[in-house]
Amino acid sequence: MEKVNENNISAVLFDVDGTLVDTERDGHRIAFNAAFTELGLTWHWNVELYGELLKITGGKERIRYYLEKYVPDEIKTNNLENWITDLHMIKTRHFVALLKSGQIPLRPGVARLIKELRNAKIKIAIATTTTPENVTTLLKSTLGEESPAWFDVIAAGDIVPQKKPAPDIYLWVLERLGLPPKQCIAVEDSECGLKASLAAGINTVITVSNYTVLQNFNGAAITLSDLGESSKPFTILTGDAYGSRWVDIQLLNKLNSR
Ligand code: XBP
Ligand code: MG
Repeated sequence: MEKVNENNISAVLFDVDGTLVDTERDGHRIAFNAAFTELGLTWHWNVELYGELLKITGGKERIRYYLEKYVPDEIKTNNLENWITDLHMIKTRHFVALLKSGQIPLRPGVARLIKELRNAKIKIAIATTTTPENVTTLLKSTLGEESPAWFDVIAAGDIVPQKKPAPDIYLWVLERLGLPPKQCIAVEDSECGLKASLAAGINTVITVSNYTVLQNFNGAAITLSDLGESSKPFTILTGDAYGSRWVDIQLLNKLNSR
């Protein structure tokens, strides 16, 4: 008889960019600029401009938005969608190389919490807008070759028609987990991601990142600096951690059973 899970959470759904790793400013942005250079484009997304472009989720969607808003009519091609897809594939190649170089570490508490969840037989999943190859490369380069297999579901990129803030990616994960939203909890870094997880009915822990710290996190179960470690506890930005100083299963259960 399978041991009844006395925890009230059965799964934790992790966002990737800004949550597992702080990838936007010094990862994706650098990869986009390297792709522009490789194609002989004079474009350069500086930190400030990229922060503005981040309101569009999805790299291909972000490129399209930039073309339309900042450099309309600059690209003369009879198939813009293919051109964007090709540019984005070059960008992904540069981003994957950055990940493999080990220059992008996991955020505080991520490896510890994943280990705790696995030991407690609580399911773990990924719900991200980023490209699937980025996820597997990130997991392998930070948690080891076997780590993608630890996740019960990995949902990424174009697998759903509508990216965050639409709930599609979270609904896709819930369906494959075969779990109701109330038995799950999500970990996100952005207002856009929070809108997606809340629209799917999932309580959500926010760990802010450098681009999202000033965003609106109304509706989050708690807003933190990061997941925390016993050696480096988190800072609480909003909400009650019931005396906990890092995110563990006990705190997740309390947050999800309020
Ligand atoms: C963040 C995103 C992604 C990345 C870029 O995803 O919106 O688009 O910025 O990755 P999340 P791609 O926070 O949901 O992990 O270029 O592969 O889209
Ligand atoms: Mg994110």
